[in-house]
Amino acid sequence: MPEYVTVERRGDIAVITLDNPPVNAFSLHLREPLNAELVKLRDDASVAAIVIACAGRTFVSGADITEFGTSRSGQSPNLIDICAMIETLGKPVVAAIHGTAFGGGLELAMACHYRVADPKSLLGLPEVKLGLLPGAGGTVRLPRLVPAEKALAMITSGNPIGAVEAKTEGLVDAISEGNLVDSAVAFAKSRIGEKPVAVREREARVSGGSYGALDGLIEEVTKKARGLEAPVAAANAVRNALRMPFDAALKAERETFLRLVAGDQSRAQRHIFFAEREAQKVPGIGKDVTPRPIRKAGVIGAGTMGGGIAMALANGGIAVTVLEMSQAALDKGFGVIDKNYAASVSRGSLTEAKKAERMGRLSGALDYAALADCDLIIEAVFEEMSVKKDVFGKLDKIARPGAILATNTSYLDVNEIAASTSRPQDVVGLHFFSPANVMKLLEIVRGEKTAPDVIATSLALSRQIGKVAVVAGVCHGFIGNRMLAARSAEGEALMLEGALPAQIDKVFTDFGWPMGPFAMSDLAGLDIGWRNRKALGKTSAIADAVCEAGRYGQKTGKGWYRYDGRKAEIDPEITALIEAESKKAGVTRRAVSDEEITERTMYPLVNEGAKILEEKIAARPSDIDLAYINGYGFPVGKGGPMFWADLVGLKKIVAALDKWHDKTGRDVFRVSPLLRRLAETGGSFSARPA
Ligand code: 3H9
Repeated sequence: MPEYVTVERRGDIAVITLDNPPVNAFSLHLREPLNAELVKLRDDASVAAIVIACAGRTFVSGADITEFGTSRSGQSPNLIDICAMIETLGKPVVAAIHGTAFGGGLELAMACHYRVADPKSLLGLPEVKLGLLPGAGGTVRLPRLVPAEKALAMITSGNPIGAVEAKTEGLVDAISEGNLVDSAVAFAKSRIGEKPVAVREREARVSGGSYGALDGLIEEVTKKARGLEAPVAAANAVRNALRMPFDAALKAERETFLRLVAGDQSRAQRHIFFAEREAQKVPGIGKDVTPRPIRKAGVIGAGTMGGGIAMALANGGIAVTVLEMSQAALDKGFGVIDKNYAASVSRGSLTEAKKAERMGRLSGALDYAALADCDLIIEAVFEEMSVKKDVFGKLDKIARPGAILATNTSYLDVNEIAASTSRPQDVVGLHFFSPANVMKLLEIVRGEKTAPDVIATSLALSRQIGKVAVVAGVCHGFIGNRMLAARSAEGEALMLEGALPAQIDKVFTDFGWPMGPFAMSDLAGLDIGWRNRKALGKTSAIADAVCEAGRYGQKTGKGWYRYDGRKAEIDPEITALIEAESKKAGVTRRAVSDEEITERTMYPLVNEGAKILEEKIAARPSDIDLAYINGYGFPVGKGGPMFWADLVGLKKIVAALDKWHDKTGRDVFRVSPLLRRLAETGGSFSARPA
């Protein structure tokens, strides 16, 4: 039996060490022995003070998320019981914090009378990222240690603060020097004989004593939450902490926690938490596969994509050489990069010094020879096979042996690109999403011959540069864009039959997408798709007519909408244009319901996801969910398309797809055998969490 809790005596101080690898989650098997030890130490007159520390890489990082939805969650002794026991123990209890004191971990630490922290430790309440609020006193104790505005910011964002800031704010009593446990023991010793004051006995407070500012902040949080319940609930809980007696606020917090933990949004967000970790486990890439070191990278192209990729790499500490065809193109690209960083500085999210450091990692070049010593080269040139092959031919000649050659293609066949080199094992797709320095998703496209350590390196790179990686196989559009094509396929038909762009967009924003497809196209520019259609000999009656009218989107002030600055307005000209196209096609327009729009756009997205799983383009449904949340703006509270499909019910989706297939005969509605089988057998895409 592993020893989850051990006690060591240092004179009259007892040091409790919790040891529940890997992150010291506060599981029942840890709570039970901890509770028992606390009782013993409370009753032992030879113990004057207690230190609670953790073994391994971190302090308690939260409740055990895998327990949520099971009978173990909340089972006595639960975290609330343990916190109450610590507060009333009658002797000083000191938390010795290293690593991450997150969620229930910080709640445990706040129930202690004092906190001593390692200078590198982080303290936070990230529950909101799991669709929850702190459920063991976090919202009532934090505003008793730090000003309520600070508590509100920490709890509603879920973002942690460092130990030094925590000390300034009042969350931490001392920063350790040298050994953490020794420091905590010394601190405990210095408090022996004092009557320990529990945090619950302190007053919650706002800076300057005025509630007005806090109410304003709560309003802001509510506006920004865009349909997510947890941030709003968390903000209200902080307000309760100021306006209600401690126990009443604690009770209200607990009730809200229990409601949220049982709800779909939290289930969805917990699903995404595990999906992120799962996605790092790629079939055939074991822990024994060592990533190649990436010290220096090359990026070909200083346009929007290349510049963004270069920034993403520089942000992750990698030196980057950006290659362009002319000095003018390089100057333009670097000018944009500089402007982007400057915007971050003026927003306050980057310091001038950090900007200079990042810019210092970037250099420009006009000759391929400058990339000869790069460990990784990513091309972001024009999306055409012949252009890509030409670039890879050149790279094959100059890149050092073992360098990884990556394409940022969004659609093209990575195997064909790889075959144009003498080293297909070193070729991989690294599909970034625009703007590449901001968007979290990195689709790693694994070619037939891509070496396992190239995939391992790409995964390690994604972590280094703060991206969420999803590995995809080769097909047209990989995971994300292939599914997007299925989602968009019916747009034209819906308009021809009676829907208008604003109605379709509203269905999307009501669903939780940040933008509808038409507003999005206006932002991206309609001429790009038009040019592509022409090149492929394709037509799209309404979309082509919009472009023929010179309406290319926001950049021309008119597209699917007309623009007053960036504000979209419904344009009667577009309505007339669409109605004219219906007439031309001999279609009598009819009312199209919002439900029909959902069935004909969202359900094909799910269906294509199922086809992608059948073809093993994605290893698991949660990888698809991750891609859609991080690359396409799928609402996080719905957990991604495959998780959402389970919530809707696969039977219902299959029935609707069959209906539309019967009506239209179109391929996007042809139900994938996997989806049909799951629907018929009562199966689901997402096994976890409960
Ligand atoms: C909470 O506390 C509610 C309370 O307010 C109220 C209670 C009544 N539980 O991320 P990693 C697993 S809610 C279970 O790769 P890192 C993770 O799945 C909780 N498992 O490591 C992975 O498993 P595997 C509030 C957990 O070093 C392994 O540990 N706390 C938990 O990159 C390693 O994880 C949080 O939300 C958990 N709480 O990062 C903190 N945490 O190896 C969540 C991790 O099988 N955790 N696992 O894939 C984190 O943010 C990061 O894990 C952490 C370490 C920063 C701690």
